Amino acid sequence: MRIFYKYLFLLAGLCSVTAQAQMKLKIEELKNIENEPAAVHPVPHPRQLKWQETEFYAFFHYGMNTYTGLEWGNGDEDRSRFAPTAAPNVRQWLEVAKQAGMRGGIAVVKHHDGFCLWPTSTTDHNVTNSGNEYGRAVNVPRDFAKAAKELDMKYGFYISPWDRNSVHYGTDRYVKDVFLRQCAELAKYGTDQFEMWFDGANGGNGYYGGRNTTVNVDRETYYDVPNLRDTVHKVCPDCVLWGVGGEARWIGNEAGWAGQTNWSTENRDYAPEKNGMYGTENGWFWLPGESDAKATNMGWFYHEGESPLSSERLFQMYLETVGRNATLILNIPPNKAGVLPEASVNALVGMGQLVKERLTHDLAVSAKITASETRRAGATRSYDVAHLTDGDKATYWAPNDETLKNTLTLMWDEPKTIRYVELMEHIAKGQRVRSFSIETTIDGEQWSRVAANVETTTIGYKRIVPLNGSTAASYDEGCVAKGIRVHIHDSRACPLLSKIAVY
Ligand code: FUL
Repeated sequence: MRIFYKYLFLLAGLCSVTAQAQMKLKIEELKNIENEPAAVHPVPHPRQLKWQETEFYAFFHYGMNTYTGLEWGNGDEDRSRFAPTAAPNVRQWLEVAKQAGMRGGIAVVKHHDGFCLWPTSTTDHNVTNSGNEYGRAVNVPRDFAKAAKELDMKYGFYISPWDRNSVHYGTDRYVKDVFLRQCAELAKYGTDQFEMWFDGANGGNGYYGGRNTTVNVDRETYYDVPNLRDTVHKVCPDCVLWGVGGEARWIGNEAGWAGQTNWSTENRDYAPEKNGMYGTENGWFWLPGESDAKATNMGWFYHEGESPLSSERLFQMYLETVGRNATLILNIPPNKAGVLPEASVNALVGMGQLVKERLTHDLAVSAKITASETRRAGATRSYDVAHLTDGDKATYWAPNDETLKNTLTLMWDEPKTIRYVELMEHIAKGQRVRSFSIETTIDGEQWSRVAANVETTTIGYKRIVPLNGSTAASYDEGCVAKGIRVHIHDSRACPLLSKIAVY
């Protein structure tokens, strides 16, 4: 009996040790042992975060319109008109994009005319019935996905919800048996797609299988978006559904610029043409901006006589989109042979070189950086200024919770010639900064404001500020400085910066 009690006591002792350890863990959790700042909602879904990191990618409008010369085909185009003059080289499209510094591309595989660039079971209006051998061999989603994987590029597809060819357009049958099935077919070409582009142009007149009529739909409800999103995400978990899908927003000007003030948050009733460029501070869900723009001077599709914009102009677009908390999807139309014309290639590669020359040599890494305040480190992680230049998006500098005004100072031993400052917020915990300004010093004593004409309001995922205040012709002799400082004047909660770079 005595032995029994001895064991019981021992057991009770053991239990209480485990219970105590569990309790301690709970208390430490409650105490936030990593001293992590709380998120400011709304925050991005992890797939929206990955999408944002793609930053700059290509748009390829190729299809029936390439051969008819139209921008919006009516849907009654004879299939034989799709007749490439050579085997389309989808890989070349992505190779050029990569050379231009892009991280991915989106290929149009069905435009409003309904002609599908893959052998689909949902309609006869597809490549298998096209005009020649080259056409019949086309399978853009298959070849695009394959090339992207080989080139380590992200990829996705534009599939127009509006279909001016389909006899079923406007009925539930179109959504169920045509559109959703086409999306599902595309999803099978690769489960790692990063974006599906669902255009906003919707309903109107068209051929509609010979009905030659006008069909209007309510795009908010017609496409069964919740079901569409679920279906695509089950197969492609990282695929952001753009536009109709409601996971990223249209910047709304198609001219390659975003607002200097640009929030990644929105309310459901936002009007893209009005505040697509700016977003809405305190909007109740995360809806980051994507800017679609043309790299050429005519349409989205290839047209005889078109020419590309200059590399300098394209660089300016980059500064005004990627540098303003948006992504840039830049359109380059493949020609009738299914390749990107030489002039476009040169303009794009030239642009890529400008981005590389002007925005890669980071002088912040050789500066001594100090902060007006740094958050107390947690058990295993710090919020030190070193995180501003460690190249790791998961780490960040932060002050204490209540400190909304902060200054970061970068000093060099010798004066440097500088032109741009790049800042990044750790947006996984919400977009915060409302107002900041930049100053430089030549002697380390006197500081003066630079780029005072720039609206230094939001930062977001990425903000690039030209120190001479101009995104056009911004690469002049630069500004000589021994030091630079960034004042954060206001923020929705303590600012969390993952990067500061000076070029
Ligand atoms: C628009 C479409 O109507 C154009 O044809 C083009 O595809 C562009 C990117 O989106 O809304």
